[in-house]
Amino acid sequence: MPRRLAAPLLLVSSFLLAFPPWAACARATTARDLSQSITIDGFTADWADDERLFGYNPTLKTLEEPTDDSKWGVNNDISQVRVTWDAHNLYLAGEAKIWGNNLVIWVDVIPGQGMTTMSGLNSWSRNFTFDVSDAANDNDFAPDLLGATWDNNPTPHLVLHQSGTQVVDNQVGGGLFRAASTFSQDWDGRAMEFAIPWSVVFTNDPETRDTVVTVDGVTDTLRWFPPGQRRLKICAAITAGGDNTGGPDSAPDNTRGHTNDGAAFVYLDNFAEIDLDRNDDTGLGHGGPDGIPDWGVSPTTDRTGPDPRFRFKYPVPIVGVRFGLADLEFSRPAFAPDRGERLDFRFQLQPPVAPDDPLALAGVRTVDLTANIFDMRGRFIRNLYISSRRNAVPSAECPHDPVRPEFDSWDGRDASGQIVPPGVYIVRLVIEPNLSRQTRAVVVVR
Ligand SMILES: [Ca+2]
Ligand SMILES: [Ca+2]
Ligand SMILES: [Ca+2]
Ligand SMILES: [Ca+2]
Repeated sequence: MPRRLAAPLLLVSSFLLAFPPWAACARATTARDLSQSITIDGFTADWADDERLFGYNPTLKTLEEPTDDSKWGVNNDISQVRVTWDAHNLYLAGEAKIWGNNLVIWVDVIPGQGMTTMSGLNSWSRNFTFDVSDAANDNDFAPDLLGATWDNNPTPHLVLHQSGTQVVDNQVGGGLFRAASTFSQDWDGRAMEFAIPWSVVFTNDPETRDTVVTVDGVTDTLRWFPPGQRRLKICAAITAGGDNTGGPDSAPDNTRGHTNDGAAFVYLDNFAEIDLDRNDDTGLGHGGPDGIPDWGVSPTTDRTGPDPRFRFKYPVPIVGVRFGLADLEFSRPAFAPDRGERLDFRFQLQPPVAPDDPLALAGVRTVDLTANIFDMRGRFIRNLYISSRRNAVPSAECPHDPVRPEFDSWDGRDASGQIVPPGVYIVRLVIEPNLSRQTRAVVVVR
């Protein structure tokens, strides 16, 4: 079956017998070889509808990735990300306008490793932090690689994570991968496209290896992984070009939102996820998963049922909420820890969340809080807690959230457990990653 409407004309007539024309361009499956179907030229007319991550949400009657949800305006907005694959390559595309700025697509496909932040990377350092809180369930996002370009740059980079804050920034032309991008100011229909060999995608995965297989009389060297659950997780965002900049739009939307402050940190906690291996494509799986990304499947349309191939961590679109801290209050202005007194503190989140906000009810509207104590000269005394996750509204489990009385308290002791000398001390409360902070002084007496 021809894969696309752009297929040779002599195939079209028989194709129309099987499929009405209005359905023709919607179908495109993964295959053993897509090299004749997708041209890496920075335009995505050669891609099909079921290679889109983002469709239409019929319940909300809106696009899953809006074209007008960027904090920097419609000329810096992501509208679509596409994905498919064949035996040798992962194909990725991002559609957007990035006037004067950058587009990044992150890929997480190696469980248990990857970058936790872009901040401080030796290349492409940006103020993006990833949600790795649920790594135990492989429900985290710690990207192993990213593709990125900037406005008017025709040759995107492929950045491979090594370890910690170390990445290798690869350019087109070395034979490692193919890529092209065509963004130009506010022009419509422009994109970034990649074809990345699986052997490059899995460069740093010790569980994978090259395997020679013969299927239908053709012998190939394929990158094999332990068969079964292998999830491809994808997220994209726009960022400014300079180090230590954040961004105005992500796709899929994150829950904590963006801001028009170009330096503000962005917390990326959402991703699209595709199960790569359910079928035996090569015979290596003896009828089950074979450790090779499946051929002949639609990458993004299996979204329902108990075990869909495709899902978002949090269904989109999402209106992100960037919480700030307000009204840090103390139980008393002074306390005497050597008499067993404690300082309890409480605070508010702004903006307040509606109690019927469905994301709040699902426990998705959260903040990560860090509380530290300093003395009046700014010397560090103690961390009360670091990145303590709280729900934005109370729940049955945590009826006081976002305040947790069992944690939001200081017993007047320093990091070594000694009661601090009398004096003035500062309680500092921060929403991570450094999004909002409040400080307040308290007096320790004897
Ligand atoms: Ca193309
Ligand atoms: Ca958008
Ligand atoms: Ca978005
Ligand atoms: Ca397979």
